[in-house]
Amino acid sequence: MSNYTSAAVPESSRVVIDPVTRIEGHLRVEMEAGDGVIKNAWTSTTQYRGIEVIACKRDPRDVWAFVERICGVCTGTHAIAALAAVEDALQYPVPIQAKLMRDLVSGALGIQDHVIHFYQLQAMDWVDVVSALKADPNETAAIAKSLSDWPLSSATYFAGVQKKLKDSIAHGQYSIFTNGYWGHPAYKLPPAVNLLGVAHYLQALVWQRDMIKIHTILGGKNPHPNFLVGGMACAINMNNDQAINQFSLSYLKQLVDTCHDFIHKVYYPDIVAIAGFYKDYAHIGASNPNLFCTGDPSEINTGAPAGKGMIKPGVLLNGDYKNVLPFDQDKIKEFVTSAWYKYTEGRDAGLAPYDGQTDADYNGPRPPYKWLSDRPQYTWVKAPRYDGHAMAVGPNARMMIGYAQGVPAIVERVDAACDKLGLPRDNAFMNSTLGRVYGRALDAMINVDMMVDQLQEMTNRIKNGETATFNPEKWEPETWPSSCKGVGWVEAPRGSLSHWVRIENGQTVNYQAVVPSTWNSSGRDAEGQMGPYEYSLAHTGTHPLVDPSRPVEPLRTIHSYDPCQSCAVHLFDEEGEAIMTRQDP
Ligand code: NFE
Ligand code: MG
Repeated sequence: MSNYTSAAVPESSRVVIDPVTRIEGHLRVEMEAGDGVIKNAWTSTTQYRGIEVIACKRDPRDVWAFVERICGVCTGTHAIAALAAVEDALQYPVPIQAKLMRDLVSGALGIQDHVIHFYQLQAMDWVDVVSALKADPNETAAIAKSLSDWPLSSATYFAGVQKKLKDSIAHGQYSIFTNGYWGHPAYKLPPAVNLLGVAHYLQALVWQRDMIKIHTILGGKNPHPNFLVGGMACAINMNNDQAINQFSLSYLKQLVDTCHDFIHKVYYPDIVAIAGFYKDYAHIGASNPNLFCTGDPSEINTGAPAGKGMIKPGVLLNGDYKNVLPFDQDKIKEFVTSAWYKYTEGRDAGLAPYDGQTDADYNGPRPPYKWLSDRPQYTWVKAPRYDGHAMAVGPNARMMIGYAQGVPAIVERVDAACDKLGLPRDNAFMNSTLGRVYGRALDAMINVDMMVDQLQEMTNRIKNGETATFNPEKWEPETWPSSCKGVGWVEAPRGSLSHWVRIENGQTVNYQAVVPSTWNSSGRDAEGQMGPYEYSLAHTGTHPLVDPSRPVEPLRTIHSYDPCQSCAVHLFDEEGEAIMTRQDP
């Protein structure tokens, strides 16, 4: 294990968060803390899934339905990546209307996911719920009205929310707000803004149901909508009861417009308002200075001329955020140095995803764990690296790259953020804890604007008589090559996602998913480089941790990535034995 730095951390300096809550999946954070800062960090994903193994020896036309179950949060993204991978392998052309439908499903998911992340999963790190009780509802109303013309902004409305909160707390019922670090000195919002945050937390819960309806129209259900290799299972016929008809098309428009309003009038203004009180987090929690994205879904995932095609694939390396380097998928390798897997070539080898192996090699302790990171293997997450670099992915990477490429909608909004935060006008602040939060809101704005265009394009094409959503040309395995491989790229909510498939004689023989949260939550690699979560907490030794018994500051940084550990690893039985191992083809 070259350069592996073992964690000889005295017990008195150890801080552990396990489980990290308000995320998807199981994540443990181990930190060495002292002098009010974090000095070192290890992140461990304590769960093995085995879905890459399950995807092998299947009919490639079925795989999307298996791998879609990798995650219920970024629901649909893994199915779309699987379709793109199989269609790439089979060189299977897809009708543009089906591509537009997939983009709309992706867009709706991305926006719903970002809103849920901000309000339900992350806001409590920034919003002190108990302080909202002290707010003057008139003041909250004035702030809300200064931000946008969103209708639910009257003093009466905010007084009602406050009363509901007061009543439930008076009965000792913190309910969904139990166990927050309320009153922690790291909370900076005035009571009136805290009340705004609580009210919008409750509104977002109701709003997000509408986004799900977009999936139910185009994909039959949510979570895990239905898809089809070669197109979509959703048919168009304006004059009868197919899924897309006069009624459902106008309902889709109504839903996309509702979506647009909430993002522009509630989510984005809230981020702008809250960020102003947490300017210091623009200097806290930077990841490794290497980021990449593969562009917007229309460009990469489907190759269709749909959408705006705004952000092109690109790479930022070594802290040079001005020059976007070309992206080359052949430079990706996955390492298992710190992970509970073995490779036939040895654990320090890196494997390209097409040749990836998913062989569990668990030799850690049984739960409950005391301290995992004093041994070389401490996580179920592999470590993907790009040309040897540990890379961060996510909405902030997209925005940083779009900014460097001069995409007007991004430049304008990032510059406005910099002005507001008193920072020089450039994209560097977006590699920070606050930058990830801000970047996600910008991403939602850009996505929702794209959805409006995509739905319009789909409608125009229907008017022109384009109703095909499936291409039968390559459906039959007799038309396939005996051996082929393909990759599918999707810009998922948490960053660049790729699925890699090898097909032989009509069956999948290898399947690998290299997932956004895998890039971000990876552990040390063979050269001892930390993954982005670890780096963000530990790197400069300046990340605050004022009270180790109430670690709200590192939670802010970890939550800013929107961790999804279900996606990141791909069952233990009660004895701790791995249930699935990869079967060689
Ligand atoms: Ni389960 Fe996912 C996203 C994918 S993982 S949430 O976004 O792909 O990072
Ligand atoms: Mg994987």
